[in-house]
Amino acid sequence: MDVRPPGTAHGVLLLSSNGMDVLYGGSYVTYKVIGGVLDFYFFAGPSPLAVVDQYTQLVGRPAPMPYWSFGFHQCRYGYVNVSDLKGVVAGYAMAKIPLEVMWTDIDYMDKYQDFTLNPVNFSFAELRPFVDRLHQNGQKYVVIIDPGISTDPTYGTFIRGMQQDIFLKRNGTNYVGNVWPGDVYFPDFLNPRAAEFWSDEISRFRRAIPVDGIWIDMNELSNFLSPEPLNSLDDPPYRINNSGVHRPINNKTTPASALHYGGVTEYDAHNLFGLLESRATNRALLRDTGRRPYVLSRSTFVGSGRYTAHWTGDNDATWEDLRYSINTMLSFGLFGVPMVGADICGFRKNTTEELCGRWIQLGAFYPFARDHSTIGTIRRELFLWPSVAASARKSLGLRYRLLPYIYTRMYEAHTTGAPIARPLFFSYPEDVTAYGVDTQFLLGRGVLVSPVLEQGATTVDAYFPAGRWFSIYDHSLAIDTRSGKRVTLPALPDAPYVHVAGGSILPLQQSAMTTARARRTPFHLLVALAEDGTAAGELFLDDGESPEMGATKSEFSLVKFSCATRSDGMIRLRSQVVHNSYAPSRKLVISKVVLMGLQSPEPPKKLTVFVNGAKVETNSAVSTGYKSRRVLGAAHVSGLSLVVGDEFELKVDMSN
Ligand code: NBV
Repeated sequence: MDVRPPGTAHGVLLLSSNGMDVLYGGSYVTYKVIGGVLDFYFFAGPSPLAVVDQYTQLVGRPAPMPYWSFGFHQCRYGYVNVSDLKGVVAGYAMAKIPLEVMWTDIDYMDKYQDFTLNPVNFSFAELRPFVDRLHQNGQKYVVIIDPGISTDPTYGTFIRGMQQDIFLKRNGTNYVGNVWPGDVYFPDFLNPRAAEFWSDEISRFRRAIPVDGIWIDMNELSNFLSPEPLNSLDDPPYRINNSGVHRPINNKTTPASALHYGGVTEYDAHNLFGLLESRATNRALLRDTGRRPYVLSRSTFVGSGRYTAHWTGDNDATWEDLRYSINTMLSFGLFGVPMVGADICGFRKNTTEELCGRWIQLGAFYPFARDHSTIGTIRRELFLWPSVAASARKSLGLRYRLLPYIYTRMYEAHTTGAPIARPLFFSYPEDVTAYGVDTQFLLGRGVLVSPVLEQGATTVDAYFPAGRWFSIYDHSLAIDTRSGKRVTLPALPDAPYVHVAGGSILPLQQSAMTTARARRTPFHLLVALAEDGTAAGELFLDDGESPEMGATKSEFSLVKFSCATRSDGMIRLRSQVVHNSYAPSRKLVISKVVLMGLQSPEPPKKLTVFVNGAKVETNSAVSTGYKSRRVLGAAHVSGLSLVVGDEFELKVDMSN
């Protein structure tokens, strides 16, 4: 994507799965491709949002993600047994930190073989009740699967794979790689029978352990061997950059001379493995559960967002990798993979209390928020240090309140390709200073996150594009700038700065220990008036797990909110119901409206509130249940009972 003054954008895609180097030279891009067809697409823009819209129309819109997947996830490579998992779940509950999803890495498997359980540490007798208990508590369970299928002749999955002849070939026989379980064959996902095989294996496994999602790792493909060259495909004359070095193409992967179904060489199809495995896994889950699939893949390609979420792989528990997580996440938003996050608190190396605390403050606002770490390093569950637990409660508490807003961004991503987490230039393409900002990001158009990214920092340098910015914490007008402003703010101990852009209306709910419980709480509308006294926003709602999101035949509600201020100071907030096949049966109400950025210099003595033309008493007499409170230029109108899905008009008169 190219963005340049005065804010115009266009995109170029070279749709090729062949190995390539892409060299960016400031004013030009050079592609050095070692095979295939030069299949170029141009996206005319003219805005960054238009480019991702056009791009995802071509490659596929981002898959809807289940509502629960926006909760907080805990994982670790090295959980020793089911009691260990139980202790972690209990630790979160005791510390009152929301935990939505418990994960298990390869540790649960027997001899690292997919679709098996370690009979001692993760036995069916112990694991199944554990998963059932998670489910009873509204929590979820996700496990890892690797592509390599052990060639152990007594292993059922292997036997069935052999019967169906679905493995990748080289020189006329199945190619033998080596990964965690030892010698393996790799399913060839170009073969339609491989997807059938995979789906069947997943269903069999889910009958034992009804996992809610599947994590697919090592799918670049990763191989512990570096196969010897057999022909020129295995060692092409031009060595592309391979993890920073121009080394042989077969380095720690499947050989380029391997053959897929239909005679396609690995040389041509190498980069498609993760995409095809994501598609097969997504379809397998859909077929088995009938619900919206959740897949997390390490390898991605053009179009992967249709099937999978993504995490950014093995980072280090360093301040540098904390910072780096922002631009990596933002890139995947541009690629049409909006459900993305980095391993919170860092995967490799020992994290520290300070780093982990700052990391959850930032990570609470990744679209995909998972704490993960590797074996042999210190544990980093968020309840282990009191200060980290405090950061988690505050930051995740805010995330959970924002869930209706974030989930509406998922709907926007699914229908328009717009990233959930966006670089500043996405909303402010005319602002050249915003182009280079990679230490802050926006959620949608209305929420700006400015985290602490430096060790020992006592301040945060933040850039605010033109407009009004309100503190989400105290509703005060924090920044008001005509052309953009750099500001140094004192670092908060337990949360990032989160500002609401003037002109936006955010639907919020209350925080809870699970998303299911948060979804049962009343809604609030947070209205941030722009300088001209207007604001707008929307709310998308569905059951969060039906396969379709917002399709005409599915059940959903879409409500638009708009707010305007009359010259006499009367504020009018209206809802417009665009679609309403979900909300009516659910008794959902908006109980409170907060208006930020009131124009009147003097605090009004009282607010007169009208709902659909009828005046409602605003003095604190409890008879009507309404009361109003003015804080820092904001009015809180609480005790409301506006039905989500019924059109309403709320008027607030401050002209006294
Ligand atoms: O399965 C173990 C790890 C996993 O924890 C990590 O998230 C993956 O990126 N996996 C890589 C295998 C290699 C670990 C060194």
